[in-house]
Amino acid sequence: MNAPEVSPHGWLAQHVARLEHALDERLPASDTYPARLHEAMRYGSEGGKRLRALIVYATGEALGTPAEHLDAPACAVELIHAYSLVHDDLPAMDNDALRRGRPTVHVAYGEANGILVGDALLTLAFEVLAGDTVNDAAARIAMVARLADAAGSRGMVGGQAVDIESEGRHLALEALKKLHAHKTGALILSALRMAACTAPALATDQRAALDTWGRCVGLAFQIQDDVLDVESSTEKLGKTQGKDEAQDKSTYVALLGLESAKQRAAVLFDEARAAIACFGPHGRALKQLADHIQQRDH
Ligand code: GRG
Repeated sequence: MNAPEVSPHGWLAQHVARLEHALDERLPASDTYPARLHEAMRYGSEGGKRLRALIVYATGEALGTPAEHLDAPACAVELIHAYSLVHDDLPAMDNDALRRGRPTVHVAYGEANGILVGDALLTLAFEVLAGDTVNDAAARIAMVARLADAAGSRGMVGGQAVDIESEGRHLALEALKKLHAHKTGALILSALRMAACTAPALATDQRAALDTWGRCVGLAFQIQDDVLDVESSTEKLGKTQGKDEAQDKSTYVALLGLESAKQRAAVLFDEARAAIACFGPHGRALKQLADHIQQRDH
């Protein structure tokens, strides 16, 4: 089995590089007709920490799945994530001018292209899974189903709809958790579940352990996002509110307070690490990835 022998940093760098190469192979070349759309699709999918793809590869290591079987789901989940960010930045949604340190797709290429880039990245994600030549048909169909569940109206799109409906309203903690379990948690969970499609005989308790890791890291990631939002606004601008709270969105920091929100995230990361103890040394990449996500500062 292939538990990582390299340092945590080496493992991360190696798998980010693997993802970048796999994605480059699957995105249409920027001179393919229609060239401007393909250039903008590449622009919209570049950059990013590639956390969701890393979750696919780390889960695959826990299951003993060769990395070649994980390239398609790793690309597919990053393509869905990139599409969601491109659409989330549009004037009708968050109307953001900057993403990943540079102008958003609609600012750089126009609003219509922003919509079309998102549409095309979403479509490409499923083309990548369906057309994968490494996994067998049963695994590919199962991956398509897992990703569609997570990305659609009962997952990410549904969460985004509730988020928009909830602006200006103060949500209770359980309602906020439910919203985020859909908006960001479902896609994170799909990364683990797609990797698990390569191991159909996986024991029920190990399958449940992967879901626990995904649920805990997904929620901790969102709590941490609220904490980082407040901390960066305080550091850079001397403000006591983050961007989300200033936009009248409910946040974990507003509901729990900064220190309790940080503690809650730390407990969830610990729960995620504890859950995957059943994989023994093969769970090392998932443990290290939980550490890496916990330590992120943006
Ligand atoms: C528009 C259909 C549709 C959905 C949008 C996920 C989402 C739904 C919007 C993202 C809005 C947002 C910034 C949420 C905060 C949490 C989050 C998903 C941050 C971005 O993820 P990272 O930090 O981004 O993994 P990178 O750039 O590293 O890939």
